[in-house]
Amino acid sequence: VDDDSVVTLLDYGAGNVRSVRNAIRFLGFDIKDVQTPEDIMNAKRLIFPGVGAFAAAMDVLNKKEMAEVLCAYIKQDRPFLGICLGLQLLFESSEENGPVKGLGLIPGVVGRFDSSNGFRVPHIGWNALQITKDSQILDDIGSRHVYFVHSYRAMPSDDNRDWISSTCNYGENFIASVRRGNIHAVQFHPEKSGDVGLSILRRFLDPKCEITKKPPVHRKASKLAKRVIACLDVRTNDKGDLVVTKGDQYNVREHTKENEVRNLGKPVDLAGQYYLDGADEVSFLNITGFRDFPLGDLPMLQVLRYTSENVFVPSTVGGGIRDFTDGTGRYYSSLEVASEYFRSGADKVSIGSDAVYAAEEYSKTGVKTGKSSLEQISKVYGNQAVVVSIDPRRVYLKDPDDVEFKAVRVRNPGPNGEEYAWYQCTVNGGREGRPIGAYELAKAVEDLGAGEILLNCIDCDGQGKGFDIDLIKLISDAVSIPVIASSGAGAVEHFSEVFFETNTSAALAAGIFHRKEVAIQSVKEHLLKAGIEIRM
Ligand code: 1PR
Repeated sequence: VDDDSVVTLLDYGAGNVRSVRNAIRFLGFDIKDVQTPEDIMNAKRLIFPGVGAFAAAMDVLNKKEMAEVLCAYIKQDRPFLGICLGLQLLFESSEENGPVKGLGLIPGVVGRFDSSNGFRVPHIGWNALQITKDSQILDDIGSRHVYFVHSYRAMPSDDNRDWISSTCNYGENFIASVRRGNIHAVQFHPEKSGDVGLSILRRFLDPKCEITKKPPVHRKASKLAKRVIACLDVRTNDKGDLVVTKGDQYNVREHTKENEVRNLGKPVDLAGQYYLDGADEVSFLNITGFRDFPLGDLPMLQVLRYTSENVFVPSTVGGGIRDFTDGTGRYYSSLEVASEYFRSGADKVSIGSDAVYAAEEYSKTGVKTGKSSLEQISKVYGNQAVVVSIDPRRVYLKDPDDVEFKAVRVRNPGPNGEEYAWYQCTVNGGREGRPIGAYELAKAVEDLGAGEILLNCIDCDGQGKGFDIDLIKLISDAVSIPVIASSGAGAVEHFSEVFFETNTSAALAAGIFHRKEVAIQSVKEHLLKAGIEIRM
């Protein structure tokens, strides 16, 4: 039997559990991996961070003869914590590519969120919980938010009511956590929920730890919080160092004689600082990934590894996700590139140029080939793990019928009094315009399996004059996946403006945070005062 500082981890190899590992180590515990069914029975406490699809997970558990042992362990009321899919698998079955039989320990069927009621699926982001009974590990979270990312959920019923320790409201009340005796499972991700999440894990790992016990909080159902994201555009400068840079309308070179790449700091340091400052998420964009092969760019992978050791909110990485053949003739699929990013600690990958080509093809043929990087990665890792980053440029028009792409009436007319514009997608960091609009692209990539859209705007990038509300409204009304508004933030008011005037789920900024003109905390305080639900 393991000693007190060791936690047994059931990682069946279906995906990235690096962040769970990092969080456990950060809290001072060692990890023992389950290799055989006996390891489950010998565990003193067991964490089961389910990843991937329900059917695939059940398949592996059955093949490795672990399903039965796991059931026996839980029935003996031995300390157990299931995370995300690790909660869902405890139920009787799931509708995910199914029905598929689960472990059957808790009555109920896991089903998909209903997106027809206007709620975006996947459910991505920070929500508060309604604690329904003494849950021990959730004892001091009160009304603070935790991080969810999922498309399927278990629903409360008379048959499972005595298991439920908290619910969450997202268009409907679903089960956020269960507890019976020493058995705990949570739908959200404690390892990605900042200090609140770490305290939940600590309580499970060390039940004797100091508890500032507060009575369960019965609060009104809260809405999904709007996210504030810090973005780090990363590239190698002329000296060969990986630096955080920032452009004006995508031009990252200083206006000096040397014309050097603007250097705003070190990626790992800045990401760590933004985590401490309260960023809800951190994004890295490897902005020269379109020409330099990212797996050759080992420092970038190193950045992700170091970042994930200390940053316990979600991280996204983009740049260079495409099929590639290197100088020696070795072929790498986009899926391999993405897998390496995930293995190095990213929670989501973001695809830029390659998604534009895939969307162009799909818009022309209407056929999903299954071969695009977007389709392949979302099939393996789930669409919640795939962001499409759009780099559109405004093209003014006198008449919206002048183009075959969706045009909008703009608030500020163009230089020749044009009242309309369409938003032309670009590739290769804005260097090449393509025959597809942001609207058409957004619709296409949603169909092809994107879980989220990161919506930049070249015209607004680095200008500090506010987000492009016309563009963000156009796209966030067109799709039912979450949209992240990006480019142009210059003051706290720009954040409340974009949340009041559009349906965007998150707002991202870079320059104002790097130059310390506006602190993330000030943005949050401003939004709170404005009555917008956010995570403090
Ligand atoms: O095409 O799959 O290799 O991905 C390349 C990625 O790199 C894309 O996501 C693309 O947006 C990004 N990228 C490429 N070139 C640049 C550049 O700036 N020269 N950066 C670039 C994109 C835009 C935002 C920026 C916001 C907020 N930068 O990331 O952070 O505009 O800035 P602000 O708050 O200062 O206004 P692929």
